[in-house]
Amino acid sequence: MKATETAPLRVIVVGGFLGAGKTTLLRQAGRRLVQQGKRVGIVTNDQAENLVDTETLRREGFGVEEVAGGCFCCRFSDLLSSSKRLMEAHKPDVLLCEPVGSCTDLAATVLRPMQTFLKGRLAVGPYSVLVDPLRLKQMLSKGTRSPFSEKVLYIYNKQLEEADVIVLNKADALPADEFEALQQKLTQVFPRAAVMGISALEERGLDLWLEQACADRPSGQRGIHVNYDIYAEGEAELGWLNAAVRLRSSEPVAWKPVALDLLKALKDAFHARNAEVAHVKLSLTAPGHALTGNLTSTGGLPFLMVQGTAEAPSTEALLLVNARVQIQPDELKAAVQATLETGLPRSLLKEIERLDCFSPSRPVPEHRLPPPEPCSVGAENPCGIIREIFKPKKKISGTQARSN
Ligand SMILES: Nc1nc2c(ncn2[C@@H]2O[C@H](COP(=O)(O)OP(=O)(O)OP(=O)(O)O)[C@@H](O)[C@H]2O)c(=O)[nH]1
Ligand SMILES: [Mg+2]
Repeated sequence: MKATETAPLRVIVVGGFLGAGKTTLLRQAGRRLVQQGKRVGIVTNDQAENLVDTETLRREGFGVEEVAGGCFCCRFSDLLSSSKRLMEAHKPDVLLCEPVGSCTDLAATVLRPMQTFLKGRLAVGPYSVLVDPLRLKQMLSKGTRSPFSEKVLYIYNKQLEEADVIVLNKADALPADEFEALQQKLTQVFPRAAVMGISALEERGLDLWLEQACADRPSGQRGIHVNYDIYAEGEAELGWLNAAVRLRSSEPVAWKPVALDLLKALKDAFHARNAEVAHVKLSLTAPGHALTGNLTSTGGLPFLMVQGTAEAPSTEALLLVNARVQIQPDELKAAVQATLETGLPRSLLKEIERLDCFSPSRPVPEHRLPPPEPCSVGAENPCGIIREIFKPKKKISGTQARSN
């Protein structure tokens, strides 16, 4: 551990809904920190193995550990052991952590336990929650126009409620006046958070964000009420799939168009099933190829990023698919398996090495520490501020509605 008694290890946790840009921000911020002469370690997290995020970040040369098989809150001990391994192997000055994008209540279950159990050894910066402005607009569209259920909206809202810093990302994706209006809306509705706008992709606002994220200010101290029944049911509405597929060809293949076509075919498959994509990610690794593909909504445009420069054709590749979609897991599995056949060239030999598909199970945090001061928002109402911002038509309740 770089942390000595005088210099605790700086930890930055970046939350926010699926596809908001967490990995992109950590990648760009990590690079910037390295340019400043700092060593960076990153912990990724997912409900299953074979993470696209881990691949994407390792290709940048960062030391990356992943906590797989459950979120940070349910696998808090794994988060600590992964962090320890990184500290021993890479001696980072800064540890960046990306929780699962469908998680909330992280202040109570991750940030406060970190600060309590590793007091003096870690300096946990203010908790940033990233927001995709296009998703926010979609979430704000009331009634049938919002593709996600009110229980998913509940999670989305809780993520924002507990943020120390709300980071409206993708400033490049909207006209400036629309972006500013959304930023103002967030400032009005969440007055206790610092609200800022950035473009992680275009590296706009990164220095200012890093300043906020490294500030010596309290982190995750806000009390929010989270109803775990609604939370669990909201998460369970998402189908979750992680697959690792070996691709082989008798002739050398230029993999970039293959990855892009597959992403487009997956988009069409979910569109045909009227299933909203929260995030579909691909990683394709072959000699001379390192590709990451993303689709952050069924109506959005597929995005392909090439890491490194060499693009020589080759005969073998490893494809990872991570799909989080509002659809039942069996349908998700069938859709992805069929699309692997139809969306990839017929000449390729496809060997599924591993495929996990499920709905996330109920979160059962290892620790849940109360805030130093009583809850201020949503104390009377398990839906919190959701009534103000999202105005659901009827009361949301879990099947065994109970306020925690
Ligand atoms: N236009 C634009 N796109 C961005 C920006 N930041 C991220 N993206 C894109 O948003 C998509 C999702 O980004 P990720 O960083 O993978 O999102 P994430 O929050 O880590 O997603 P999960 O790991 O699924 O929770 C990718 O296609 C990114 O290129 C941005 O500032 N502008
Ligand atoms: Mg990510």
